[in-house]
Amino acid sequence: MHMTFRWYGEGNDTVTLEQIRQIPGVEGIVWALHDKQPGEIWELDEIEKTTSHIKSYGFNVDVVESVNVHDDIKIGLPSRDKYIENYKQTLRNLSKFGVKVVCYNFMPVFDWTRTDLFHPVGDGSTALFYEKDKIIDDPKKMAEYILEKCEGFTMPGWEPERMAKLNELFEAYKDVTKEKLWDNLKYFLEAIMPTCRECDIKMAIHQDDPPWDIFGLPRLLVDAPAIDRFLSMVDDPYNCLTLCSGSMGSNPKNNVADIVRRHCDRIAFAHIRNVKHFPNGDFSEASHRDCDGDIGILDIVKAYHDCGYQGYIRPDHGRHIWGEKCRPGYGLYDRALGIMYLLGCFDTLDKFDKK
Ligand SMILES: [Mn+2]
Repeated sequence: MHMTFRWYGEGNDTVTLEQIRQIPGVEGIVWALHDKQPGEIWELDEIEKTTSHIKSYGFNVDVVESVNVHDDIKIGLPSRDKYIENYKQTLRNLSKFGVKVVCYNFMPVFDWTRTDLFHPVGDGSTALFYEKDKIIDDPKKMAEYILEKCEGFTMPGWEPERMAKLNELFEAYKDVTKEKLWDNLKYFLEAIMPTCRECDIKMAIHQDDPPWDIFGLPRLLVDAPAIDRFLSMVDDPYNCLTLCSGSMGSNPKNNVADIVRRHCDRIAFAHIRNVKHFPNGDFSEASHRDCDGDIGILDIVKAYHDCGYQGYIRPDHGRHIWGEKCRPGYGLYDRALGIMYLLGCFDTLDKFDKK
């Protein structure tokens, strides 16, 4: 297991590499070129600039999150082939700097979705919150709310330019059924797998967050049967998962530890975070501590440990604590606490639960 920490880049994150370096056990930075639009090639000089800066602090740059997939690929337009060629070129360029895993998602229109970014947890801290009934509202209103709350930051999938085109996007996706979306995902993966093998880069899909259809848009990676289908649809060791315990765990029926045990060899990257469920279907993000949420963090860590997991891990979203002003979910303090909790679990299992 290799511990990592997500960082949004110089001038684009309130957290610094100097601070991250002081969290015990962090080996790598999960990074991206955040000013790149989906479909654009990541050029060598741009990759060099960011990765050499990160490496100068002693971190590896093995994991990229994300190289976003252009909508034309998800919709299945004829222009997708051009964007797939660009994607392959980006992979080739990334491989020259040692990148091993590329995280991505295949969600139409919206990336991860919450209704409140700073919801009081009850102890003075705040966390990301999902209120089920708010989602039947106008998605445009929600986009405006998200943009207003994120001023100064670009949130992946919720970029202002993208949200300005919301009507167009909904129109473009109107004939994309769930089965069509599966076909388009398969087409994309089959096209890029040879490049992944040649570059030794694993493609690691992130589950849909939350794991159910929203605003009438289909979502694919939502439960264990969908993950089985995804992995057998393109049965290639380079077709992998970013298994996100929080995304999957938003649905109380999903058992993340079971998925780990079933597919450990196809998990290239693990996001670990906790979620607290409410009986009406709402959920709140919680601290990483097992008893603060409902998804069984200890069972999940034990499953990774039992399987001898060799991939990358990062704490996922954190709460906003101690008055920290930061990108929603991506402050320093609670994620650092999350790392210490996770490493505490792994260290204990390493010492006392030898296989
Ligand atoms: Mn995640």
